[in-house]
Amino acid sequence: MSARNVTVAMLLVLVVLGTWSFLNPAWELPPNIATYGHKIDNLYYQILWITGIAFLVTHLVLIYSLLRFGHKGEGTKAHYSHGHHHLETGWTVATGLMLLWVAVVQAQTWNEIKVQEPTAEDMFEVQVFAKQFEWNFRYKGADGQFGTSDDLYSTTELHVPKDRVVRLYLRSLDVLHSLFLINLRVKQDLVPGTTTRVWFNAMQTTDEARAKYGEKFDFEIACAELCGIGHHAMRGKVKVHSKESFAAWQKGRIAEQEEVDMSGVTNLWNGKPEGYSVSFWEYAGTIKPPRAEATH
Ligand SMILES: [Cu+2]
Repeated sequence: MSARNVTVAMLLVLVVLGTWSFLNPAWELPPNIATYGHKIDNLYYQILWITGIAFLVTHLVLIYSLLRFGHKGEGTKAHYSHGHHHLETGWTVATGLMLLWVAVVQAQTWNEIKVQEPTAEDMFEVQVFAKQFEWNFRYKGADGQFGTSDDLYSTTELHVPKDRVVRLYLRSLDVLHSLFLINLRVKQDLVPGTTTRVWFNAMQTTDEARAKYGEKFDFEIACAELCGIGHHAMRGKVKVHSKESFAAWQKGRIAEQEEVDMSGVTNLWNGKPEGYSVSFWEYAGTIKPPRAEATH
């Protein structure tokens, strides 16, 4: 088998595998439960179609060119070309137009989700504190304030109500992490030294999803930024509750927090890093956190 034929065979395998994975329903996105999710999915599939077709066309042209112009055995020469000006202009402009088209069609969705701040009055707010290698969540207590003694805390599991705008305030204590809530179509980096806000509105509770997809189904949390040796373990679950079930969770959590020793958790949020005059949470959100006054 000539080198040319081996190359053609390998390219054909690539084309078949590529097309198969592109059309395979097992690779579809997991169920969406965010109010704006269908817009993101729509963009995702449009871009997937563009890149899928471009992949197929360019590889078929490559195979054709190898067969047509390549070295065909003893006594023949491969055909060399110095290019074709019109052809090159054509595909450069076509690629440019595709990118321009993507830039235009995504603008409104991006603006709606990432630029405009949600204005709902009964917004549910949660602080998210990431560190190597866990997700920590803090909820307001009855006083409606963060950072007071009636705050509720959870680790690994994020509890939110259904049909309400949920706004998350994201901070990282150490390195870059990325909060990935696939069913809510949220993927957002957490950068030490700043606070990033994201929002969503869940249309389905965990119980409703379980009735549909099976007893063991959960909305997963993953870290989507390689953040160290334990990166793979930075997983969790979003528990979406109905109004009643959310109130029950809050009540249960208040009772639990009174029973167990919470000092480790409260120290993580409210304690101060050595040599600094602010809490870990404030420290994580400030580029130059204030140092404690030296005492002599
Ligand atoms: Cu991480």
